Amino acid sequence: MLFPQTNQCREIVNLDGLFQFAPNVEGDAELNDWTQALPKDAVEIAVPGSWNEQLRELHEFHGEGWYQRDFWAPAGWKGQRIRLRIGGTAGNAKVWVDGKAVGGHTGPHLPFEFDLSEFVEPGASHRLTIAVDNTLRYQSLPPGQARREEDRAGFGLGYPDVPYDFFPYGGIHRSVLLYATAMDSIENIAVETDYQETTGVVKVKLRLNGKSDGLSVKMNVDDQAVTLPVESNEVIGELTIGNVQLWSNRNPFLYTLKCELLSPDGALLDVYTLDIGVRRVEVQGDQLLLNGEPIFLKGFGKHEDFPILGKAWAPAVAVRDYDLMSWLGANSFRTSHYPYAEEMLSMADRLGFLVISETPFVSLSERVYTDDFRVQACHVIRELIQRDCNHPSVILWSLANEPYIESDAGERFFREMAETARACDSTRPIMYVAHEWPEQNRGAQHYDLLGVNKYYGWYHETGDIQGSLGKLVENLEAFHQQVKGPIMLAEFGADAVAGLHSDPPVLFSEEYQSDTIEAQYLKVRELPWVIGAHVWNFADFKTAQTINRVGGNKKGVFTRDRQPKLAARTLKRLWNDTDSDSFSR
Ligand code: GCB
Repeated sequence: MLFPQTNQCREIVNLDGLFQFAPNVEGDAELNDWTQALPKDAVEIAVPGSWNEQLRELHEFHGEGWYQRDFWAPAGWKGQRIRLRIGGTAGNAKVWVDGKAVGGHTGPHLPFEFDLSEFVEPGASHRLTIAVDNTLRYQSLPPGQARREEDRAGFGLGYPDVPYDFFPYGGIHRSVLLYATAMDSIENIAVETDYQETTGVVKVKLRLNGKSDGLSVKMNVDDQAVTLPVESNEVIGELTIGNVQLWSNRNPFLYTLKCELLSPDGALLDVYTLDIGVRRVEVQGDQLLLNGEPIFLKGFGKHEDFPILGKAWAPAVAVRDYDLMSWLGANSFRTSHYPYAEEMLSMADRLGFLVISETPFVSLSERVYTDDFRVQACHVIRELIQRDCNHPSVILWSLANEPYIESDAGERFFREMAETARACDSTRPIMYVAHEWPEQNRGAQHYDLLGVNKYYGWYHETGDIQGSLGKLVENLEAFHQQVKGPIMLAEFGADAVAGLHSDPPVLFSEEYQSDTIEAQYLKVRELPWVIGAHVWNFADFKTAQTINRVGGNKKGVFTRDRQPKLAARTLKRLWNDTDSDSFSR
């Protein structure tokens, strides 16, 4: 599924803005024909947006929210293929047009689309209804409830009851777009790039919609073109680029791949252009290599989180976040703990950030390692890789955050997730992010590298920054022995309440956070098999209410509204001066 674009063959109508909204508290929305009209007390709500902070009474609503709006399909779309595309919701979704069921999607954060050609009459008005269900269920991925004996995830016992440390916002979090193409059109493009000496190689797999005879596809990059006959709904082409400029964080050079679908008489039926980068990522021994050079990842674990907007895609916030990360000299971030908006990845392609793209599988424990969950999980991995594989900025897939894997079933679950990811994409290394000790990480052997989250000086060796360093190294070494490959310190840090100062540094002060980050960063830089250190977190963020979170998680180097704490200036110094080598941006 391609990100919608407007060009001479494609047109978009953006349906973002204010929708009518009603929470399905009684669970009888369909019985009461909400698919036709929402009840009279429906209110207005913004899309993209989370519902929890727009309206005070919805703060603790974690259920099925119903959205509705009317739209016009342009008269000029007669004879076109019309699609509805929803960039991502906070859970399962169902869609109706004029009361007729169009389809649904399982799982949060990833885009889905439907062919509405049969449902929509160009030049007429229609009613769109979308139900988004973020009920916190024990069976969803990630599971939404924590309070069970066998759960060991550390973030239970809060309100709402989630086994992870971020607020379970509900809503339509990405754009809702209607778009039209010719009936014969390009449905998907998957690109793999590599290079031999100075020649770039671009392999293109294109999927088509429609079945007219005699069609052809023209692919073009950097003045090289191939034209191929359409013999099935898949067309595979290969192009080369002479004197190739490689993509990297230092030189994010993008080429434009143009794919055209042509009728038998050569008329243009559809066209799609894609920014691509030629680069190679591999794990060799204890190193992570980008274009053959060892790279050290310095940056952050982040969240999609902002006051009032919740988890909504918000371009202004994204611009600010990249501005701040560039200011500090970060070269990378992880989309912890779920797939972020695609626009964020396109920005990373252009700006030169290295991205670890993560699935939504956070805090998995033994209870999910069943056949059903495995099938679901592998499906989500396929959807994620299909969405993100064309981004040169995405250098690694992280398939889970902090799972406990002790049983044979758990090991099999993680092996099959790894096999699925490799079958979808052989060009990127895979990892997951572990915690505790290697005994709880029986899946590690199936991955190319391992991320490890460590809060020595905070949850352990509390208050003792110097004492934390030995334990940190000991723990990372144990993982290194286990995987016999590179390790990344995927999270480390400490909470700091902005404005709280203390000399000597004590817990929760800006000084304590800053000193912890500096001491631990410099320590792990001495370990040749550590390929990166991401500070947790880029910014403070909202969590469930628990007695160990004061107004959310305060491990941000920036406040929730993106003002720097002391640690920000420390990192700027560390990453721009002390550690300013070829890894810097
Ligand atoms: C972790 C989790 C992250 C939490 C963090 C913390 O290990 O991966 O989601 O927010 O610790 O601050 O406790």
